[in-house]
Amino acid sequence: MVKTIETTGNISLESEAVHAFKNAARPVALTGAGISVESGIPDFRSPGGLWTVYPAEEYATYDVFIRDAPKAWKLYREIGKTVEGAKPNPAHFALARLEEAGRLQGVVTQNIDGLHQASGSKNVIEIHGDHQHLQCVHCNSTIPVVREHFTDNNVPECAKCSKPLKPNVVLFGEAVRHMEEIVALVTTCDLVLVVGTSALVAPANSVPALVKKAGGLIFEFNMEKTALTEGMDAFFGMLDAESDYLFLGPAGETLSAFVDKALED
Ligand code: BV8
Ligand code: ZN
Repeated sequence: MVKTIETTGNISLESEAVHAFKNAARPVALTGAGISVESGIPDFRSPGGLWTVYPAEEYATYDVFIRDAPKAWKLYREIGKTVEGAKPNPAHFALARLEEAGRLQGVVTQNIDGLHQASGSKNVIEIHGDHQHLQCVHCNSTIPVVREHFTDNNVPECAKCSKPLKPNVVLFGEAVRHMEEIVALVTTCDLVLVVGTSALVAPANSVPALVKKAGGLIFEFNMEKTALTEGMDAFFGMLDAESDYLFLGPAGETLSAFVDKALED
């Protein structure tokens, strides 16, 4: 049964959670778009988010990129523009402080905005790739993005084979990245901080279940309950998980306050 900690501060519950964190040997973080909302990057599924304007199945699939690159690039330009110039917020810095203090093994992020690295996190695994490069799926070359890629209206072409380029992100229907490394990290961790994700996208949403299966704890930081909070089965019942604690509120506040206490002697 999840224990919910409101930002109003359930002191006893919070200190119970901090105590459990202090006893964890190998915490890991899993983050989603919600951790970057306070950096000005809208998330995907909250009302008015990107997917309401550009439905994922219509714009963010590998198939649409191959069939109709100009259409797919309408979404990519929007994401490129929202990511450009964004700065890390206190939630990113909180995870970097934990890692710096040796109290976090690494961050598995679904985000493509590079803000964990910008805040000082070193071990960041981008399961959905990044928006800082363009990649050619035909000859496998990648180039760094420049602002024109998202301000011009044409589809950038590969200099080597002149095929259309795509952002170096994982689209729906494309295999995710670094899964072996991620499984190795999460199956040896004993506590996962799940920050700002609706836990709807597979296989990233199987990470908390892998931690739970290995006997670990799930600490969720979100504005609301998610599929994970009350218990979800990722992969149709094979892997289920339920949060042990839910810290309700903006991660910039809740996660920073939690980390302050977790790093106190
Ligand atoms: C794969 C690219 C196979 C664009 C993204 C049917 C059932 C189950 C699964 C599937 C299915 N049909 C297809 C699938 C698989 C599919 C999938 O999971 N679909 C779902 C939608 C049903 N997955 C895939 O296709 C993956 N690939 O399976 O490949 C394969 C294997 C081998 C060979 C070939 C193929 C690929 C998935 C990656 C897709 N790409 N983005 C881009 O980013 O540029 S996914 C997209 O969603 C983003 O990457 C995003 O990170 C990700 C997850 O979303 P969230 O990060 O959770 O964001 P969201 O808005 O949903 O939630 C934000 C949360 O934050 C909310 O809870 C909100 O309350 C909270 N929040 C907001 N503000 C704050 C906050 N919390 C705290 N503080 C705040 N201030
Ligand atoms: Zn090429």
